[in-house]
Amino acid sequence: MEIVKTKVAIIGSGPAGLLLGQLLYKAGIHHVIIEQRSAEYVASRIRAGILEQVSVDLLEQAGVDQNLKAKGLPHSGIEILTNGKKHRVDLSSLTEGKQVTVYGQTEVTKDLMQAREHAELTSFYEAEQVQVDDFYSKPKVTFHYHGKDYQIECDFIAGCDGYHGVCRASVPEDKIKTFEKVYPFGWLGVLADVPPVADELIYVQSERGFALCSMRSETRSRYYLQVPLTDHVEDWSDERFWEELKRRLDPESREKLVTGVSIEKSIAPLRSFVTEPMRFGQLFLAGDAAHIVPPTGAKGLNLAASDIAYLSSALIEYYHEGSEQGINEYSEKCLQRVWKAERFSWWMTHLLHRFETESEFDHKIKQAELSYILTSQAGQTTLAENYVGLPYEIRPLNNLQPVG
Ligand code: RFL
Ligand code: PHB
Repeated sequence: MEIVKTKVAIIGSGPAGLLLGQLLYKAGIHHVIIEQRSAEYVASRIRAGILEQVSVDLLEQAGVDQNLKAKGLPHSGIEILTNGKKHRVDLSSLTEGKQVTVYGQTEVTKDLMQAREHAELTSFYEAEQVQVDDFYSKPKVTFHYHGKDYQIECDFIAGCDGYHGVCRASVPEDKIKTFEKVYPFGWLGVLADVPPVADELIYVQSERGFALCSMRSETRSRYYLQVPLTDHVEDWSDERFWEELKRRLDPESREKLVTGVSIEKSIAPLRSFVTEPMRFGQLFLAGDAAHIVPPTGAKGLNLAASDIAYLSSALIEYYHEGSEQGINEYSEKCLQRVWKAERFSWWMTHLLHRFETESEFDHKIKQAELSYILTSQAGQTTLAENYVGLPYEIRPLNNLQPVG
């Protein structure tokens, strides 16, 4: 058995784990990453696409914003299409100049992986039988890697291993409480090398169900359709997808839509999920390991980033200032922001999707609410300030010496 000693063992090399690794590296805190998949698999997963202003600021702080600054597309507004008519929500003018940036999660992941490789930091990809133990006393991580058994001895474990990970599953049942809502539909997503139908994202509420027109660049589009959970990707040829999308759009967008061959197509179920607390002894959960939001508010990746801002700050405070305050406050601080993003994502999902179970009365009330939001300055401001991201403080990383 190979024994490795480190300060922080990070489980999972998604955006949460990679960003924590990068921030700890900048702060001179030794850590390793343990990931069950291959680096190629991790780098090619297609997921979220919208970064809040605060997430962009955090990536800048982490020193991985070069490509983001060069290729990210800043957006100062979104369109909401309802009753066949588009309404623009001017995010920037409603939030004192804040924006969101279109930049794929795949790119964020690649940038972070490249920075990690450049700094020659330790990562164990394709680790098997990963197990976390003794996190209420002396934390250990064991796994099998390239034919050998490993044991990591560390001060802390960061559970950044997503919804299906081993960290949350290892917490004793009487120490954890989970809250969940599963939605009766999914999103069918298509990625295609065609120019986006519009300069800004279009969130579509229609009688035929929700749709979203998004993008990854000026030549690559990402589109989504609300579909029943019983549907399979094989049920949806490209042709059927484009036809259905056109039906949900307004005449002008329908006319402008450029269709093409899909380069990725998948169905994702929609779920709201929160774990309380997010700390168990020396084990911290972050990102999807702790919470899931339906993608309607574009919050999944951004919440992972804010957890990591709090966790990195807490660990820096612990190692550089000898204070446990940040560690002790981690769970509560995260959960305050998490529940607000959960509320916003749930609300956007309800407002814009068609629910089979909704009565005509429910439907009318929803239309009235949407109409109110889109015609009231106060209503639009509520939407805008949540969409661009609720603010949090980012700890400066200047002049930190490596921790021995
Ligand atoms: P990730 O990205 O799931 O990364 C977790 C990593 O942990 C690894 N892992 C393990 N490693 C070691 N040992 C184990 N036992 C392990 N078990 C798992 C996994 O292989 C993986 O590499 O979580 P993280 O870092 O918290 O990042 C969160 C974001 O990825 C997530 O919130 C968003 O992508 C959610 N999401 C979307 N969010 C949006 O805002 N907009 C979207 O359009 C959007 N689309 C999506 C999504 C999530 C999806 N999932 C989870 C299935 C589409 C999909 C399909
Ligand atoms: C995406 O581009 O994948 C995307 C954008 C906005 C969302 C969800 C997904 O709300």
